[in-house]
Amino acid sequence: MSSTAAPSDPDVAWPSLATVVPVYNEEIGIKRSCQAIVAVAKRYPGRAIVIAVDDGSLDTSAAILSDLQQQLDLLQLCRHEVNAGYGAALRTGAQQASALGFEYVAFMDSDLTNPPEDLMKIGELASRGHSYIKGSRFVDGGGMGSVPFRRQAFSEVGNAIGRTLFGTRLRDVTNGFRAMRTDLFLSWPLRERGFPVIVEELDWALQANVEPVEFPTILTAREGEQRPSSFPYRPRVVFSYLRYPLRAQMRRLHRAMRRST
Ligand SMILES: Nc1nc2c(ncn2[C@@H]2O[C@H](COP(=O)(O)OP(=O)(O)OP(=O)(O)O)[C@@H](O)[C@H]2O)c(=O)[nH]1
Ligand SMILES: [Mg+2]
Repeated sequence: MSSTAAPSDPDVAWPSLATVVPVYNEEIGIKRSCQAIVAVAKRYPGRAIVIAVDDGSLDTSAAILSDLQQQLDLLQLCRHEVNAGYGAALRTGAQQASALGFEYVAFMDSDLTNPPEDLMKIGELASRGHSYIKGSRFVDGGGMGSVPFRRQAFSEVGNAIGRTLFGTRLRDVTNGFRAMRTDLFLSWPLRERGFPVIVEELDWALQANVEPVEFPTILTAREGEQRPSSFPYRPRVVFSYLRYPLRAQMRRLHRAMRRST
């Protein structure tokens, strides 16, 4: 699809979209990031809002967000007093989106490593009725801009394993930039509090035969002055990610065995 998606019929509004932005210790870049995301939300041809969820940040992120909310009318805030994790923050944001009547919820990082303009690609796919919309680094037009080679290789290998075990045509199973119908997301009993919620959620979607659709997106790296990445490259985290595609594979094997007996 084109990178400058536009509404096919200017009189028909796209589905309403709340963009949830999880924030943890992002005082360096959060202002610029929220301004850029809100600027796209303002141009979105439908009802749009940005919900920043400060997850018990220990720096001045919460204060910066409060100031910013005075200036940006499309910015809403949620706050966890104590850090509860990326997955928990997404659920808080989605509940707020649902309470405000938003049909779709998009999840986007707060460090400007996802291009805000791509929210338009999401809106266009939502307007065509897709209910689960995933950003993809591994389709034409997608990629990893300035991401260090080691991390690129890690993502490529992880995705090759993930998509094989899940048995999906989806190219990018671990990308955190994504959107879905709000009611669908809230219907899944997600337990993961951290980043593995991305694959836990995909597992529920695939089990429910929700066909994901991908849009090309370019992931970039954090800028030097921002805090370092909080993604923990530890065996326990890798296993938390692998658990869901492994379960999906087991289910497929069981089904195949039942059919053959
Ligand atoms: N709510 C919440 N958000 C978090 C937490 N840790 C990280 N985040 C947010 O999740 C997003 C992704 O975290 P990053 O630290 O950028 O991890 P990453 O994207 O894997 O790594 P980079 O490539 O360095 O950007 C950012 O918006 C963070 O602010 C957390 O404990 N709670
Ligand atoms: Mg990031």
